Amino acid sequence: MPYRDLREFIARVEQEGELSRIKVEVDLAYEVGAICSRNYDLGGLEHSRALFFERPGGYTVPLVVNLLGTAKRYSMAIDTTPDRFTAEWARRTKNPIEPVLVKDAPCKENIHLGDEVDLLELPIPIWNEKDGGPYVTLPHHISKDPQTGQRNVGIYRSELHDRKTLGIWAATMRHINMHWRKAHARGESFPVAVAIGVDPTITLAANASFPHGTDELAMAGGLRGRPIEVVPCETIPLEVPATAEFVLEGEVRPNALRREGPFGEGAGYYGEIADLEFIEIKAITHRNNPIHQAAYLRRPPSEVLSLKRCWEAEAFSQCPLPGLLKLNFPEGGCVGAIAIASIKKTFDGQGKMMGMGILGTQAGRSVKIVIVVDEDIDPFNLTDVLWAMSTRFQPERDLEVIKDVTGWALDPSIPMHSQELGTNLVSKMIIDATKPVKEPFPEVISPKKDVMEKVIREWQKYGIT
Ligand SMILES: Cc1cc2nc3c(=O)[nH]c(=O)nc-3n(C[C@H](O)[C@H](O)[C@H](O)COP(=O)(O)O)c2cc1C
Ligand SMILES: [Mn+2]
Repeated sequence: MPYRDLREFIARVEQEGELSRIKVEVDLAYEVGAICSRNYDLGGLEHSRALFFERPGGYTVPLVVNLLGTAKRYSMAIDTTPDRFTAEWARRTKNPIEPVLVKDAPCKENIHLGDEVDLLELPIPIWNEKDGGPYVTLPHHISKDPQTGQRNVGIYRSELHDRKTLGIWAATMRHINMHWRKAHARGESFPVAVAIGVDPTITLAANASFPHGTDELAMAGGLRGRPIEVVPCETIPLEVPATAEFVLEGEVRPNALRREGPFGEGAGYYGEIADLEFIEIKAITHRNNPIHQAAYLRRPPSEVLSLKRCWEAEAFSQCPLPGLLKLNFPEGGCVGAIAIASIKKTFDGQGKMMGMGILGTQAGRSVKIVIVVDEDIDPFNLTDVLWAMSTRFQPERDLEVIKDVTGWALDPSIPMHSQELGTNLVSKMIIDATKPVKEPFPEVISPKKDVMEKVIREWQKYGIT
């Protein structure tokens, strides 16, 4: 059974013993962030706890962070296990389910319009030392392509400017950015609804980097096996998930920018102060006793890595070439910059072809380095991968560098002039660490097979404990 809302998912995470309740009051300025950071320092990502702050900054509105931080938990979000995640992702996203309109919606239990609009109803932390202000880090921006009416949902971190104004940074290639530019070119304002605290399948879908034209709410429906229930907004022509904890309704005006930043981004560095678009909030609706959900961003590991596992699963699904066995977007690569693919190699040249295939997917567009290995190498085992690179890879023959292609905007190593122009052009490389098919190559050593089987059978007798 899918979760009805964020609350049911939190209850499941707590039942599984994965959630810690912070009952003491904690400061929204820096203290929440420090606790979130130490949560990763203590045991790494996979042992990090879901954190439920009961009294953030004296608020009665609780704040939940790192809910989807581990493989176990983001797999639980689609009711599967980490080893089945990629296969289940591929299966379910083939069958999107359209959202359905409902009448009764918990997100309408409280409606604030006009002068009653106050973003300070939400406990919004200042996460890191040099952040320019408080940031909403897990907002689900819902909007429509003004030309086609096609819905889009994405997550774009948002600075709190004042009680009625929320910043937004969406990279140039993000769908919402493409859409607001279309509206602004016609001189029109661009309506946006921001849902906060939603069924976890919406969070996974919003972050997954589906091809342009995909309705992420329909994908969330596919992931949970039941449609997402939606209701119309009060002030703008958009529909929002009925069980969202908070919904902010607003507009991005043309030719209006506001200074924002810096912000400690998911790549692990502070971004630049910049003049960016913002959303003028016209209505806030929320459930009774609402919960604010956020993610803490920093150098790996952080929850962003888990969320970007969806990119890995999606790049796997989108890759058009045969022979791809496993795909790992490893932790240190911020999950988006490095890809390691294992293939069943049947012809020479296939390694580099697969590298291009992955770089060519929508979800693989942030990949800078792709490493391709044979099927006997586990791409999730970095010792295996480095062994393949040490013994099967010749840079002069097996390395391809592709220049002047669109990169990941948060990569601070992008040449300065390209950052300034906003073109974010980078070079990318394919490392083909697969063995040749036609040329002879030495065999990998292994003990004698039948003897090994006997050794395993009789292991006890050797007294090795
Ligand atoms: C916690 C979190 C914060 C994010 N913040 C941003 C952001 O500020 N700007 C951005 O362009 N992408 C951000 N992303 C990535 C996008 O949400 C993601 O690429 C998504 O697929 C974009 O949707 P779209 O392809 O429909 O534009 C963030 C992702 C997560 C998980
Ligand atoms: Mn999209």
